[in-house]
Amino acid sequence: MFNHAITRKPGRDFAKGLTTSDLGEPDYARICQQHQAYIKALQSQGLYVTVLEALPGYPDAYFVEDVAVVTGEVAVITAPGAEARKGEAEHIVAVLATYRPITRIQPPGTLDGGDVMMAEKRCYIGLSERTNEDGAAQLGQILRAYGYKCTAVPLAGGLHLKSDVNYIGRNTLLLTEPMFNVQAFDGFDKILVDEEEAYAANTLLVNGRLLTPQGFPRTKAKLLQAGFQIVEMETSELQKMDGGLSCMSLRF
Ligand code: CIR
Repeated sequence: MFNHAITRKPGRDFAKGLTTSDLGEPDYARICQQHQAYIKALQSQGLYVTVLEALPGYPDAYFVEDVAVVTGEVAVITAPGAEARKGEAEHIVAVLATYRPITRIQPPGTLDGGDVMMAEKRCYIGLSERTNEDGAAQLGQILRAYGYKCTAVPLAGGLHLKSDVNYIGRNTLLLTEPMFNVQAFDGFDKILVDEEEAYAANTLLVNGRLLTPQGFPRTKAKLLQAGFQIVEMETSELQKMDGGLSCMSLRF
């Protein structure tokens, strides 16, 4: 169960963030609406939500998931892999230090929180353009000390591990085709996201409910069929910035 979430408001400059998508001009009013709806959804799941102010000069800073990995025991400040985002990490320390002891990933290690998928006491760390082997090894060493089983998983493409695979509870993973037969995930039940709905793989488990992107009917049907409770969220502006639902909060 999560008690807290930390979020950060998108800045007026959010459209200057890193992106590879070509889905049209991002709209500030709409991202603010979508962000507010997201905060409400977290609150509805019983979380106390901290809302930090936007960080001028860091247009991706509302993707707070990437700058820390928070467990029941510790907060690990990451070393984001994108040059433009490195400075964000220091700005999450003060608030996290009120809840957890702080430790850090040290350069030349790099790590984005979007590459870290927790499933109870198991932790999967994506090796990506953002997360290198050194960063993954450092996180593994930190979390093993608290009893987590950590496994590095090379990405088959995409931005982050959680762009393609997410733990949705009940020993089940929601994942895209390239991740479906990855050996590290043997032993989980799996729900496959169709290729044209790949974005919906970034579905977020919060206290027994799944926050899932709106507009992916086949994934929705599969989740409902399997007995999961879902809350559909608008994500149009996030998609334009290569972001998803998990990216916009740290939950603990
Ligand atoms: C970036 O490229 O870093 C941002 N525009 C998107 C980050 C998404 N974060 C996540 O998946 N955890």
